[in-house]
Amino acid sequence: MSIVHRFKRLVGIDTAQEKYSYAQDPLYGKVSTARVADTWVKTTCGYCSVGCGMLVGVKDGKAVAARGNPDHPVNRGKLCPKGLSEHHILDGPGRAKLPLLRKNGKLEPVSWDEALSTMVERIANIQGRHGLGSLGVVGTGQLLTEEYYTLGKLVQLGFRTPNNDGNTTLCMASAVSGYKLSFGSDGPPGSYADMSTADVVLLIGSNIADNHPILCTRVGEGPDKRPGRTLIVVDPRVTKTAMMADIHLAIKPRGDIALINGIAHILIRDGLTDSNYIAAHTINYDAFAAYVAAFTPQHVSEITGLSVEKITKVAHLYGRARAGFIGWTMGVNHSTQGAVTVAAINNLALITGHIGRAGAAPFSITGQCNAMGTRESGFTSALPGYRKFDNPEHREELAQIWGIDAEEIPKARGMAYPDIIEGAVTGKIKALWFIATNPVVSFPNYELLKQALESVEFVVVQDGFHPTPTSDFAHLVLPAAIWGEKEGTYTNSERRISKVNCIVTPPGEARSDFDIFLALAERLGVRDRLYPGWQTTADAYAEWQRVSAGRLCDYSPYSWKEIEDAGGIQWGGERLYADGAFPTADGRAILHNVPCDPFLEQPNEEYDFILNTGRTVEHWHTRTKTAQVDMLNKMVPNAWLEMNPVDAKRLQLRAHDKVTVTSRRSNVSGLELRITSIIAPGQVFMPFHFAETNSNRVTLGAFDPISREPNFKQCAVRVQKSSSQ
Ligand SMILES: Nc1nc2c(c(=O)[nH]1)N[C@H]1C(S)=C(S)[C@@H](COP(=O)(O)OP(=O)(O)OC[C@H]3O[C@@H](n4cnc5c(=O)[nH]c(N)nc54)[C@H](O)[C@@H]3O)O[C@H]1N2
Ligand SMILES: Nc1nc2c(c(=O)[nH]1)N[C@H]1C(S)=C(S)[C@@H](COP(=O)(O)OP(=O)(O)OC[C@H]3O[C@@H](n4cnc5c(=O)[nH]c(N)nc54)[C@H](O)[C@@H]3O)O[C@H]1N2
Ligand code: SF4
Ligand SMILES: [Mo]
Repeated sequence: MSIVHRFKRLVGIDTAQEKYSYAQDPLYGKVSTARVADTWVKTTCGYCSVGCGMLVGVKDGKAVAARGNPDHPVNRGKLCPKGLSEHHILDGPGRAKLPLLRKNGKLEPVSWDEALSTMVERIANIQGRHGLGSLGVVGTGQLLTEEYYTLGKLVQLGFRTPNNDGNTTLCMASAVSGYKLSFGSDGPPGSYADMSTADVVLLIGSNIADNHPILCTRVGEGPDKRPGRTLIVVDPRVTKTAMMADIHLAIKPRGDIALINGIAHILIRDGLTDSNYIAAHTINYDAFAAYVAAFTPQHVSEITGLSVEKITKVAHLYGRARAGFIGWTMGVNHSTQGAVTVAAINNLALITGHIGRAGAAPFSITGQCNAMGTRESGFTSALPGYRKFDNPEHREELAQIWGIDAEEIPKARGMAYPDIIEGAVTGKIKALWFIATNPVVSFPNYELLKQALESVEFVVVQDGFHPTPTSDFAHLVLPAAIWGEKEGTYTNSERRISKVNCIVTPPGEARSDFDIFLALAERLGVRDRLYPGWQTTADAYAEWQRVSAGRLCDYSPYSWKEIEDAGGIQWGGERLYADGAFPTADGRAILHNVPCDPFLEQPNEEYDFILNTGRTVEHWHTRTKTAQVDMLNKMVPNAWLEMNPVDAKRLQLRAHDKVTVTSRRSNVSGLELRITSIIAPGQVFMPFHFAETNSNRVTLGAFDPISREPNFKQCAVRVQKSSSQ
C-alpha cells in the first residue's frame, strides 16, 4: 500500500472498496502500537443525521481508532473529521461519572439510590402542590429510538405530565409541520441517492459542506458526479457549499418565500408545470396559481436582491429538469415562517411532479443523529408512530397495545419547548428535566432562559458530560452513558434505520439513559405496567415494532440483525408517495398560499446589522463533545464574527480585533473579527458553538406560531470594538 493510499484511507477520501486492516499494516504498527486495535466494532456515527457507518477499533477495553465502514451504503468508507475522531470523546476528561445532588448550594456526589429517590420524591411533591403539568421535560434527537420511546411513556404515563418536548423543536419542527401541512404527515419523501440522480439539486439554507460533509460526495466531485447536473445553493452567505455550486443565489435574509413563490409564478407562466400530476394528486391549484400571480419576477427581485435573469434561469432549470431535488436545512427551519416556507417548497415539488420519482423530492435534511427516530417514536408533538393526539382511534390503538385505558392518553399535545421555558418564568412549570440537551448555550434569548432556570424549584440535568453550562444550574445531575456505550438504533435523514452498538463500558457510575428511565419507572411504581418484563433496549425495540406496524414509519418488518447486516434499512423504502397517494383526508396533497412577510427584528440606526448564526465542520453544537477532542479544538479554538470589508472600513475595525455584539437583549464580547466577503454588507455571522461567547445571549426569543421553532437566523445587532483588549 502506498503512502498516498494509506493517507487517503486515514482521512476517508479513498473510495476503493477493498478491505484494509490497520492491524495488518506494517507501517501502522511502527507508528504506534498503542493504537492498533484488537477488534473492530461496527456502529453508526453519533453526530449528524447523515448516519455514516463506521468501525471503531478497540484495544484493552478502550476505543483507539475509528474509520468509515467501506460496506456501508451511506458513506462507503468515508468519514468527516468529527466521525474520524469520535472515539476520543468516550474517555474525554469532561465525562460525568457520579450522580450529584445540590446540598447547601453545592453539587455533591450521592449514590444512584439517593439521586433517583430524591428526584421522584421532589417531583411528586411539586406535582402535588402545583399539578401534574408543573413538570416540564426536554429531551433530544441524540437518544436512541428505543430510549426516546421509553422516555415518552415514562413522562406521559408515569410522571403524567403532557409537557414533554425535545431540542428537535429548535431544529426540525418546522420541517415536520410543513410536511404535515402539505402531505398530511411527516416523513421526508426522498433518499440521498436522489441527490445523485437528480438533474437539478437546489439547496436552500443548507450548508452541507460544513454540516453534512459526506453528503457533498452526492453532489460534488467523485463517483456520483454526473455531467450536466446543476447544483444551486440559496444562502445569504458564500458558504463552502455555495462555493461548490454552479449557481449561488445570495438571497437577502428571509427572501426565500418570495423566491419560491416567484419560481412557481414563472413555472406557471412558462408552461413548465405538470398539469396531470396537479389534477390527479393535489387540491387548491386554481387559488394557488392566482395567489402567486402577484409574485412577478420584478417584485421578487426587489425582495430578494436577486436579478430577474437569475431567478428566471433557476425556475427554468428546475421546471425543465427530468428530476429536480430540493434539500433544505436550518436556513429554512430556523424562522418564525419556517413551517410555511417548507409548505412553499413542497408546492414547487407538487406543481412540477418532482416528487415520488428517482431524483425528485422535497427533502428536509435533518440535523442530529436520531432526529428522525425521535420524531417518529416520541410522545411529544405527536403520539408514537405519527399518530395524532386528537384522533380517538389512534389513542385507542395505543391503549390496546399498551394494555391501558385510552383515557390515560392526553387528547392534545402539551407545551412545546419554548412554552415550557416561558411557563417556568410565569410559574406554571416548577420542575425541569433536561435530557441530552444543553439549553444554556442552545436556547435563544439566554436572559429569559436563565430566569426560567432560576425560577423553578427543581432542575434535573441528565448528561454524558459535567460540568456543562446547564448542569451549573442543576439541583440534580444524572451521569449518562453516551454513543459507544449503548445499543439500539438511530434513523438518519433518509429514513434509514441503523444499528448502534456498544464499544466500551461507561465511565464511573454513568448509566445508560434507558437504564435511568427504567429505574425511575420502578420508583414510580409503574415499571411492570408500562414496561412488562423489559430488561434491555431490545425489549423497547420489540414494542416499538408493534406500535409502528402498519403506520407510515413501519419498523415491524426489520429486526436489529437485518438492519445491522444490511448497513441500515429505510422504512418506507427508497421513496415515499411514489403512487401519488398522500395521507390526507382525500389522499391528495395540499397547495398552500404562503405570504411573504419581512422578518421580525429589522435593523435600524441603533442596531444596524442582521446577525446570522450557525455552524462549522469541526464543532458539534455546544461543544460538550468536540471540546474533548484535542485536534478539533485546536483547529477551531474560539468563536469569530464575520463582517464584510465595507462595514469593517466604515466602523474602522481591523481583522482579529476583539469585538462586542449587542442586541436589544444583551451582548456578547471578545469575538475575533474576520473581515471577509463571505458575508454581505449589513450582515454579520457567528457560530453558536461556544459557551464563552454565547450567541444566544443576543438572539431573539421569537417562535414560529405553527412549529414553535425559534428564529435563530436573524436579529438586529450592533458591533463595536470590545473595551478590554
Ligand atoms: N459540524 C457540524 N455539523 C452539524 C451540526 C453541528 O453542530 N456541527 N449540527 C447538526 C444539526 S443538529 C443541524 S440542525 C444541521 C444544520 O445544518 P445547516 O442548516 O446547514 O447549518 P446552519 O449553519 O445552522 O445553517 C445553514 C445556513 O442557513 C443560512 N441562512 C441563514 N439565513 C438564511 C435565510 O434567510 N435564507 C436562506 N436560504 N439561508 C439562510 C446560513 O447562512 C447557513 O449557511 O447540522 C448538523 N450537522
Ligand atoms: N444561535 C443558534 N442556536 C442554535 C442553533 C443555531 O443554529 N443558532 N441550532 C439549534 C439546533 S438546530 C439544535 S439541534 C440545538 C442543539 O442544541 P443542544 O441539544 O443543546 O446541543 P448539544 O451540544 O448537542 O447538547 C446535547 C447534550 O447532550 C449530551 N449528550 C450527548 N449524548 C448523550 C447521551 O447519550 N445521553 C445523555 N443523557 N446526554 C448526552 C451532551 O453532552 C450535550 O450536553 O441548538 C440550537 N441552537
Ligand atoms: S458526516 Fe455526519 S454522520 Fe458522517 S462522519 Fe461526519 S458527523 Fe458522522
Ligand atoms: Mo439541529
